[in-house]
Amino acid sequence: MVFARSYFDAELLKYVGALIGCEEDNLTMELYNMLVRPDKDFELRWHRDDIPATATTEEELERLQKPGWHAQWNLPLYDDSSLVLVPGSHKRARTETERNANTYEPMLPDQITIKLKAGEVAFYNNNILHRGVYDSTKERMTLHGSIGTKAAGQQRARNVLQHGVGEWAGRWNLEGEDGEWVERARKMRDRLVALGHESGNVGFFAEKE
Ligand SMILES: O=C(O)CCC(=O)C(=O)O
Repeated sequence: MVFARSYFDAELLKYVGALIGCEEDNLTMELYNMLVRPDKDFELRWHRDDIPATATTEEELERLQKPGWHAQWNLPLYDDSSLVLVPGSHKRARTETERNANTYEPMLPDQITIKLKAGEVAFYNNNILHRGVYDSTKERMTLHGSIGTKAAGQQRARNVLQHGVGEWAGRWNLEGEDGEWVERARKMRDRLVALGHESGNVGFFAEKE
């Protein structure tokens, strides 16, 4: 329950609400997990979480000109510098250089590595151009979450529900839980379940390597 409490934390939700312009009454539960150190060094390719690399410039812009409707965050329990991104790229289509770059290109113009000390938090739009670069010798335990808004409607459905959370979230039994976070959690969960009902089978967002 420490994990759940940290997700529905009032202070955290205050920042999420401010970032996405959403009252607490519209915040929607999305995803929460722990990113850990791999056994071997490992890299993710450059990507946006919900726009495929095959998208045309027009398709990218069509999505990116709409509000992000979510905030995603990394909150490491150990110092963490695994996340690499191109600032501002969540508001524009890829440049020719980005589009033509090898998907594992180690250096894109203007990229930065997000260096977080344990306990710091970085919020970002998950359609920013980003990748993970993982050093197997460095301990990693990073809380990785996202919270959305009811206003997103089906725009966020696939991004969130493809992970199957819609199926079990409705069965999460909060009876017997104590604390001011519980009512908030119940309402945010119910909004996610409602999104699942409205959206039906959302399919998966997956790209071939
Ligand atoms: O490991 C990270 O911080 C980045 C993970 C990532 O790229 C993703 O969740 O899409």
